[in-house]
Amino acid sequence: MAEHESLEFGKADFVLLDSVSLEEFMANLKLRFEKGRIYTYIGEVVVSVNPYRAMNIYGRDTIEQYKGRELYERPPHLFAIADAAYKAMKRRNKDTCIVISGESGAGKTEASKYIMQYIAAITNPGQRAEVERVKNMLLKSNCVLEAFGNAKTNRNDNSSRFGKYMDINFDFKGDPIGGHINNYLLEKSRVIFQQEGERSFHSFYQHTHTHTHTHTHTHTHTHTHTHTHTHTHTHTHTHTHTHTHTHTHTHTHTHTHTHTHTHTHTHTHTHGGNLTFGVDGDTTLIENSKVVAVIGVLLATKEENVEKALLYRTVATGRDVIDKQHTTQEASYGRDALAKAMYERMFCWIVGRINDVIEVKNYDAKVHGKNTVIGVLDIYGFEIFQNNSFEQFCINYCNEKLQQLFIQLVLRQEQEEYQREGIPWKHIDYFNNQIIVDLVELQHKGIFSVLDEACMNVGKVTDEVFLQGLNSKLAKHAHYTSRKLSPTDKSLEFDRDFRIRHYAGDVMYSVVGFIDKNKDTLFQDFKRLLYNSSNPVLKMMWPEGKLSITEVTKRPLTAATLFKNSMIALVENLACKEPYYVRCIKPNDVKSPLLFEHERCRHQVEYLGLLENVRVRRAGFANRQDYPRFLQRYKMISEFTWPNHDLPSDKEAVKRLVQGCGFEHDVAYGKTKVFVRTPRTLFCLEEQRDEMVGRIVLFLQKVWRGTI
Ligand code: AD9
Ligand code: MG
Repeated sequence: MAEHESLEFGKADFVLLDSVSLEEFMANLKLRFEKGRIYTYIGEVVVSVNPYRAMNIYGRDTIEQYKGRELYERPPHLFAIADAAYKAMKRRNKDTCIVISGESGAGKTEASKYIMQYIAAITNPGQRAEVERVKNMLLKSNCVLEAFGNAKTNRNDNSSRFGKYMDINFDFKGDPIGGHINNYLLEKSRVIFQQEGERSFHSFYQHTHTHTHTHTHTHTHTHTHTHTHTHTHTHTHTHTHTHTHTHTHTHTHTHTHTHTHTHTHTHTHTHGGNLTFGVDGDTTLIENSKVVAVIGVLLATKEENVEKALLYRTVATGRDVIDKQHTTQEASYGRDALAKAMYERMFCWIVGRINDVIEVKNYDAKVHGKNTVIGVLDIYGFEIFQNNSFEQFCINYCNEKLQQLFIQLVLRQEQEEYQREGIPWKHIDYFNNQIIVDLVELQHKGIFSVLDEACMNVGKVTDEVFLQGLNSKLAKHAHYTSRKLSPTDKSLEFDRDFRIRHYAGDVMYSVVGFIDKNKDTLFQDFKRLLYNSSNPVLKMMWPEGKLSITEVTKRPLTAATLFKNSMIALVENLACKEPYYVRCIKPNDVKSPLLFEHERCRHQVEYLGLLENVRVRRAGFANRQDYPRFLQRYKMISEFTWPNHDLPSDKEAVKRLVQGCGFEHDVAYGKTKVFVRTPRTLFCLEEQRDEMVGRIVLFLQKVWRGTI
């Protein structure tokens, strides 16, 4: 526990509060925020309040203060948690992960970047060139991904519109030797539509700004096949100018350089947005056909092919293959689907190129020892907008999953273990959001299943059919309601709305667009069009365009199913690592560095379960080890246990050892494990051990030299 800070800044660890009440918690949080102390612990969990101003606490000097230190030796900081995760990984060969959660605008992405900076700063003392290269890539990839995956929303000017999980791989020396990024569901609908006050992805504005603002240049040179390196020059991140050049070196070194400027894929979008359709008699036509020529050039394909793909789709009827003309509505739908799909593919392609250059190469565990991992999760936070659609539904479901993981790892497993071990324990109650996770993801009964079923309907497939399905399946669910089910509820204004009671609050969703977004159809004609582009990168992005209409049979998985599967896999991956948590709080909705809105903050403290976290932590134990392991490590500090004990059991021996050191007030004895309440005790044991080991070594040296 951090005790070194003056009390004028409040308690550095909520565990040290005189009594655990919401009032005390809030008073401490507010005091610290006002004194510029934005981080506070709950044991090993960091609670962070977004300062909305530049803080002078991330520099080299601060890094030095945290390097290699124990958590409770320094004031609370992200660096301490990063160091703890790093030490656990290095000392105990554990895969660890840092899970950063909190609502939109609470400071997750900033926190993830500081954590990565810290890890980069404390590693590679030997300045190995390859490690430096990997570190640079890892750090600089952020800038590129934010340009293409972040946007201004009404919650956050730099809101992540994709989920990101980054693994950093370390060699036996503890130096980063590579990494891997998993990206989750990009909110691609933003390409064609933004709510009032919002913008499309930063990349769309950045290339139009380049003539006036060139504060930042991001050059991503990706040489596939042979050498790969990325240059990123970052001065500030407000205006980013991003070129993605792809140099494809053939093996014979006849250099085929294909420059794919990403502002070609965004240009296409800008132009695509100008396309409108009209009718002349029975014929659908493009009203501004000049745009088609431009798109043809940008996509490196013939103008007439573009036109055909926009106006017709090829359908197989029995043995015949015919061109069926779109209605204007279908044509507009197709255009939008194309714009969205191209942007999403491009984004995934960029992630893929980054992964190419950072993936671990030439590592043989037999030679180099185990390759361990620190994962950093920074994902879109819980959000409530004026109008919430399929994307918000997915984002909020994702936050439910992460909250569930937190509950399982921090609140539930802890308590279950105490009970299992027979440690006297009074159960601490908390709201378990599993019921909401189930509401969304359960097979057959959950909202995603109802949605998929509605999409599979042979007859009428509309958003209303989906809503009817929900109403009939979920009529009695405590966390679901709609206008049909609660006709007197004034907040349910429209027939098309349904409401979910999330762990973080009530959210009203409009069903409009759920079906389309879930089916996520892109006419095969577009895939063929792009596959047949003479731009090799575009071609590469659309391999399925190779299939002819008669070969395409399988129905692709829906967006909801894909997302659900990726979330389940993510949680499984996190659950098998040793987790470290950063819980971010947004102090106000106006981005003010001065304002601590009490109600806003209280709400977050409550739904994040922070009070319960303090209670479990306070009543609980910081460390536990089974008896043989504990003895193995500390037996040299007690005459009863060194070199061997003659007590009836290891448990008895540990008791004697602990008594001898005077720590029995801080320790509990379970069936198979000894539990240590405060980290300080463990620290003292470690110190005594170090001292004894030193003496033993000295003694052995003397024996060896024959002086004893
Ligand atoms: V979202 O779910 O992606 O919409 P985040 O990621 O939680 O959200 P973000 O990290 O982007 O929020 O923080 C929002 C803004 O708060 C930043 O752009 C900064 O202006 C501000 N911020 C956040 N953390 C810090 C900090 N440690 N120091 C200074 C900060 N400013
Ligand atoms: Mg973010």
